[in-house]
Amino acid sequence: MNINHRTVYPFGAAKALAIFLIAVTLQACGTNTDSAKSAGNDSSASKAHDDHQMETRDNAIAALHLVEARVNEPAPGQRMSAGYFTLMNHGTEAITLTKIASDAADVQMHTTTLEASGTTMRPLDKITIAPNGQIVFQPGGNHLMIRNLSAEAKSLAMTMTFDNGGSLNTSFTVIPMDAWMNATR
Ligand SMILES: [Cu+2]
Repeated sequence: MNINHRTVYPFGAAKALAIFLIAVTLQACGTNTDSAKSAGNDSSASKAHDDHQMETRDNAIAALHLVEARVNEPAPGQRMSAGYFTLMNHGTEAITLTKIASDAADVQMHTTTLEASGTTMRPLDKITIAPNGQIVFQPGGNHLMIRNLSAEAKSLAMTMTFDNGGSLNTSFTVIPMDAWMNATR
């Protein structure tokens, strides 16, 4: 798929990364990993009602499973890149992702749409994950636009915020440029 997005996919490597990732061992579904720890365990509230609401919220967050969270290392001299992930919802309620942010870079959810003028990126305000569903941010589709990323970064901590007030602290692995470029061969 052609993307009007040259700074992010400078060597046509979007496809290459997809191929590269096929070789990456997929983590077993339903297993929480270090890359997806739930947050927001503020237990200072003493009222039973508040406790119940928090329990419901925390259960919804705990039912999320993040896999393949990665960011392409920026091309030389650039600080802009793209990030991708799959987020599964093993819970019984839909949950809506409203924001992804990092202290170490500017992050924005983007969607890719086909318009008369060609393929265009637009900001994505929110995206809902159905019960037993998943969302996939991948080259050519929804992605994270990453700006002001350090060239030396090996990983990028990001916090995902949801419409129920919960949040998920995550770590995205930076895929070295030679790795996602060599995957073209
Ligand atoms: Cu973009």
